[in-house]
Amino acid sequence: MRICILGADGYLGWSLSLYLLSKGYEIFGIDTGDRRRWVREVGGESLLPIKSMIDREGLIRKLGGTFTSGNVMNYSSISRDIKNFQPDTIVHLAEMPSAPYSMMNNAKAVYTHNNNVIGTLNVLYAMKEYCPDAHLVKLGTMGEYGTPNIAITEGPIEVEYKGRKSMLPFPKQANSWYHLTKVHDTNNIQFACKTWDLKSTDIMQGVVYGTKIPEMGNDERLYTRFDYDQCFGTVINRFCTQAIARHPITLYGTGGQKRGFLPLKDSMQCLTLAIDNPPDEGEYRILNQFEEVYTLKDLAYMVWCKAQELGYSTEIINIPNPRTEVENHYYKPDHQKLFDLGYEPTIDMEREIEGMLKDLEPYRDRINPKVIMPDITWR
Ligand code: USQ
Repeated sequence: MRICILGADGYLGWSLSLYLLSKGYEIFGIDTGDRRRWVREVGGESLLPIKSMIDREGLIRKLGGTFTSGNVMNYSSISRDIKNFQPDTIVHLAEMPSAPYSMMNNAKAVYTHNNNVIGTLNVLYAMKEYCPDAHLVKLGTMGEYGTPNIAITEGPIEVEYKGRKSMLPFPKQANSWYHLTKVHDTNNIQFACKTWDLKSTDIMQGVVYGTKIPEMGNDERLYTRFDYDQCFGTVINRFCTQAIARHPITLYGTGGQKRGFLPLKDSMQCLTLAIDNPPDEGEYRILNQFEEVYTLKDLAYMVWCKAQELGYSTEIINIPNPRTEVENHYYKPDHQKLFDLGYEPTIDMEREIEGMLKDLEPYRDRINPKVIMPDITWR
């Protein structure tokens, strides 16, 4: 199967390229390298050392794939690549992924909307023109739903009003300019499927954590990036880095917030299940992609306990929440469809965290403590 990965240099994209190559898929990876630039802009750097774009190009070539530079914002170049490669599946990960980055100021909000929404529109047009039978696997986010006081479905919800019933998209209540770009993408993709008979899976993914996947082994050349700064580090990755740095674990607010989480290797498994099981022509399908729901305070405690066991002394601190988000709430999202496709979850969160702490410890000297505390606020 021929897979075009947009955003092949990122945390997920690089991992997915290696994962799929190891399973015999034909890979054509495209990236601008912008993620490297965004992280540096906020003072960060991948904690795990990663190879340059040029080195990665050579590595992927040796493994039988292609890794090249390209930008979804440039329609003529992205459509030419898609036309020439003729993918069976396009995995679109080429978006700016950080909520705090998008909330920094007007320029960042506009940049995020431009990059994400227009980039996806270009991909949709390129598909319509040059590979209308391909399957678009698009990375959305569980954050599109927000935290409503009702169970979150996977797909449309039955609504009754004045005696009339209708199936309507589940209401979206995203909580940052970044999360809102995913909502806008969702609307655009759904419209493209309806209008042009494209097929797409919109992955509502929870918060991913983890250092690496088995396909990378202990080969540093194959490592994927690992961010821990206030913008690009996801919460468990940050907590583990903080423990390694003997820095207090930064719980925003009460820590009662609930989110769906999944390890990096499970994300690879789930994306591959979506790729292997495309929807029908004209179908827009939603998969809620996470393994389990946790409260942040439980996770902070789990990381703290593991850190104690391994002899790192740290503490958990509650800091004023820089975001506007509900901290104690009902949260019951459905996530059955991936299990129906054969998803076998990792389950053992504690072991995963222990593995992460051990993977990160040798790189402790690379941590820049200045980028850990948040100073970007929602208000
Ligand atoms: N949080 C802390 N302490 C920290 C960092 C974060 O308590 O040091 C809290 C946040 O307030 C939030 C939760 O942890 O309640 C998750 O924060 P996050 O930064 O890990 O996740 P989020 O901003 O939601 O974004 C991440 C990815 C994004 C993806 C999303 C999935 O960066 O690309 O879309 O997770 S989800 O959260 O399900 O929407």
